Amino acid sequence: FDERMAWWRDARFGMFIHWGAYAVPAGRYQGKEVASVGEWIMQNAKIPIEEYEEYARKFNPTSFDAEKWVATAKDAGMKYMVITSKHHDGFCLWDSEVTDYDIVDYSPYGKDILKALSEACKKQGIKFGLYHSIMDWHHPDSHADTYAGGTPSENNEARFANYLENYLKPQLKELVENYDPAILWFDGEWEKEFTHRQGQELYQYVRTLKPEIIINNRVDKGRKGMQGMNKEDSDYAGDFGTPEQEVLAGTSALDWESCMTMNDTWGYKTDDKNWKSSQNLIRHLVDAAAKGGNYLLNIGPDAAGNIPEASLERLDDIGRWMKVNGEA
Ligand code: FUL
Repeated sequence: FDERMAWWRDARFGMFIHWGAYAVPAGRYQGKEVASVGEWIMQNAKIPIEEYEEYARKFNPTSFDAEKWVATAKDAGMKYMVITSKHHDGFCLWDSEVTDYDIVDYSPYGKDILKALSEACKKQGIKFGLYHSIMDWHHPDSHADTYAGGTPSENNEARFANYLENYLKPQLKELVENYDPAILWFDGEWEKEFTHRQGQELYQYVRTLKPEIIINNRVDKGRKGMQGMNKEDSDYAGDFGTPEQEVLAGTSALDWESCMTMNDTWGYKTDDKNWKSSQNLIRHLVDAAAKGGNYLLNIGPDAAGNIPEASLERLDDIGRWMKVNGEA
């Protein structure tokens, strides 16, 4: 167990990337800003599935440069990267065999983003990880029938079990086998039909595919608070806790990683200009490290494939600070 976690504990600092079809509306619907985080726009603006699909049809990030993104992370002193293979909206950033709702089959771009990034990471010595949502607003057997206040259907539990077996698990198999991720970062585990038992099984399933992989606590149902490894629950699955937008007040006997954005959104949002200062971000990084945690700092690239200028400036500042003060 300890050996498996060793590189992760040493890593301290990673890059989180929220990127998908939501970068196209960029936080705006019908000419107005939609409140809250950009990657939730489908749900928050109650955009019908067919209409949302049009964003995916337009997603054409011709400026995307995998080598450059990885170099940007590396220059900032980051040791690993976690990108959204699929967020709650269901759109996939790799060429999935179980759906056409992906970057290769559905979008004009037509190239496999995860392939490019995983290869660039390998080349540059950065560990590659994937964020994968359990909840799926696009799949008919997951949350799709009720996500925007639609009519709940019958047999939801059986249908969700079907989604899990015949869609989510095959996707995870593809991802682990083809992109060799070092981390699987689950989310969306509050999906109504998902159970604790299914969470435990999912954890085991992914470990079976790749024994040394590291999996976060959101693989299991019933996260209590963001730290939530549910220590009292010995059968609770997951290798590390995931406090969100905060650093723990104290230390913990459990492994944990604080994930944080530089402004108030994860996915790209034109109108979010509420950037934290570089100094503030460095303080969080130091605070997390001092308390034994990792710091996963997010960028939300735009629909063309550019990392926002404000994010690049901050990463640059952090990189310069790391060169003087960070561990080698
Ligand atoms: C949350 C999600 O709902 C947000 O969109 C984001 O991905 C954050 C890291 O986790 O559960």
